This record gives sequence, structure tokens and C-alpha cells, in this order.
Amino acid sequence: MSITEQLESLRDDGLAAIAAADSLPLLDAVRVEYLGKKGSLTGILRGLGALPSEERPMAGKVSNDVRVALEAALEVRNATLASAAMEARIGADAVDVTLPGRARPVGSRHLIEQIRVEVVDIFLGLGYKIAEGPEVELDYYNFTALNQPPDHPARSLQDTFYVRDLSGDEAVVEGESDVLLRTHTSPVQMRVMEGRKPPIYILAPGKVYRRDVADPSHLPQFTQIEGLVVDEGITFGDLKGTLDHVCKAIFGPDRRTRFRPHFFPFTEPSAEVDVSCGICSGAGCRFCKGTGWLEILGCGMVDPNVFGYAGIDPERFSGFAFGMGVERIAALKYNIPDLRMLLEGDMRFLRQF
Ligand code: 2NL
Repeated sequence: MSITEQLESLRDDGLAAIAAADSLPLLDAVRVEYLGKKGSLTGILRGLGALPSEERPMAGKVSNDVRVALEAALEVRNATLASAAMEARIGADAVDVTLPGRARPVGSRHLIEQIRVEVVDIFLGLGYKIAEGPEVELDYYNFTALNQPPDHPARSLQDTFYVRDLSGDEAVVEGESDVLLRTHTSPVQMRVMEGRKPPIYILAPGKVYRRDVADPSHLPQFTQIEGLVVDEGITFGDLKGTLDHVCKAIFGPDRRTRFRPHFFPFTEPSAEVDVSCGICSGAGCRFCKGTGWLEILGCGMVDPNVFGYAGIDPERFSGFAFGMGVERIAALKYNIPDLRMLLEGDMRFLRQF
């Protein structure tokens, strides 16, 4: 095979290899194979000097033509592959702005919290201040100061979570601890009365604890809202007017209230308040067990003994107090058959509110 034929064969192989290279690294490998320092064309060029002198000019021209042809083909192929690679990168990174977004679940206030805020707002509108206190309380503020002396049945171990010191520093005999989880928020109000002079218009919302097994109408931990007014000349009429307004604000202006005599150790006289049934408007139905009424809170005039513990002169001041369970109000307002549903965290239930 003449040198010209060798060069033309090399050119054809090279052009075919360039056309077949389908990526930039492969194309570069082809370039090195033919035009690199140890490439096949370079090898031939080096051998030109050994040719007879009459063949050299022709061989020099043809090899130069082959080099130019290969370089031109490499350049064209390189441009094609580079733009294809760029297209691929752009395609892979592309953001499809027409895709629907991923919806994030939106949170909302738990029903208990909604009602707590609603009731708090009603009392803020009447000029009351919010008071808070510890959930781990002294027996004195939870019971004794509220007219429940140490032998009072409501203090029973059965009803109260007593807190024991397990550090070993102070051995507390079971049943003799004076620290407990508050069973109502009344101790908050005792502390306020002890700490400042009337007039007092306060609302004490918060968690309370009772040693109950959870069932449809009881929870071992629930949310209570208590209120306390102490001023000169406060009467049972003020109590009735205030709570009637509050019940209408919570349940709606068409609801009526009634006050039934009751007993609490810390108020005298005491009453339970019923609101007319929202299902039958008072006619009697299954929801109100045929009575036409739903019990929603307890209240009364502060017992003079309680004022005595608080250092308030019962001859000069009088007052009323009340307490309601937020979970119970939620259940009545939304027809919830079992208080435990409020604590289970089932979103299918909670999302309704
Ligand atoms: C109920 C009844 C009530 C009170 C709470 C109270 C607080 C002080 C003084 C006097 Cl500091 N009374 N609180 C009074 C009557 C009833 O709650 O059924 N709660 C769920």
C-alpha cells in the first residue's frame, strides 16, 4: 500500500471514529489516537523523512490534508456533542413551573384551646385580668385555705395525685405529702387574694388533675376556668347577671340559664348553672336526657371562712366565684359523645373544628 493510500485509509478510519464518538470524552480519545503525540498520523508524519525524496512533497501534502480534514471533523463533532451535553444538563435541571405545588398541612388551634381563648376573651371584655399559678401545689392552697380541712372527704387519696419526693433526702410517708397536682385552679385565686387587696376581678384558666380513670365524661387531666370577684357590695344578683351573659356569649343569645341550689365547701350559698338545651330548645330530648337543660358550671358566693384564710375582711367585702370544665363545654357545644376523643389526636376528628 502506497503512503498516499495509507494516509487516505487512516483519514477514512479517523472520520468514521469521529462520527461514531457519542460523547466528549470518547471524542477526545479519538483525537489523541490520531493526532496526539503518539497518534497514528503523527507516527506517519515522523516517518516522512525516511521516504525517497521524490515521494516526500506529495506525501507531505496529503498528510497535511488528512490532518486538516480530521481537525475540521473533530471541531464540528465537538460542537455538536457540547451543545447536546448542554441541552441535556438544562433539561435535567429544568423546573416545571406548571406543576401543582406540594400542599403543606396547615395547623390550627385545638378545640380546647379555641374554647379557652373564647371564654378568656369574654371575661377580658368585662374587665377581668388573667391569673396563673403552679400546677404542682401545696395542699394548703388547694384544700385547707378553701375550707377543706385535713379530714375533709374531698381530699381523699382516691381523688388527688399527691407528689412524693423520691430523691431520698426527705422521706415522705405515703399519704402524708403536702404537695399535690392541683385539683382545681382555685389555689391560683387564693394566692391572688393573699397577695393584694380588692377590688379583684380575675379569671384563672389552666390544667388540673384528678385521680379518675378516663371515661366518656371524666379525664384525669382537664382544663378548668375559674373566676373570682371580690369587691364591696357584690351580690348573688351580680353573679347571676355575669354568668347569664357569659353563657349567652359562649352558646348563643337565644339560650337561657337557670341556677339550682348546690353545695361547695368554698362558697355559700352555692349553685349549679344549667343552660337550655340547644338541640330541643328546652322541650326535652335525648341530648339533655329529657330535662331541657345542660349543666355547665358551678358557682357561689365566696364563703366568709375562705376570706378569713385570705386575710380579707368579710364584713367589708363580698364576692362570687365560679368554675367550669372546658372539655365539658366543648362536648356540650359540639355534641361530642366522649371527652377522650379530645385527647386522642385523631386528625379526622380534630379537623372538624
Ligand atoms: C365546678 C365548681 C367552683 C369555685 C369553683 C372558688 C374559688 C375561690 C373561692 C371560692 Cl378562691 N370559690 N371557686 C366556686 C364554686 C364552684 O367550681 O363545678 N367546677 C368544675
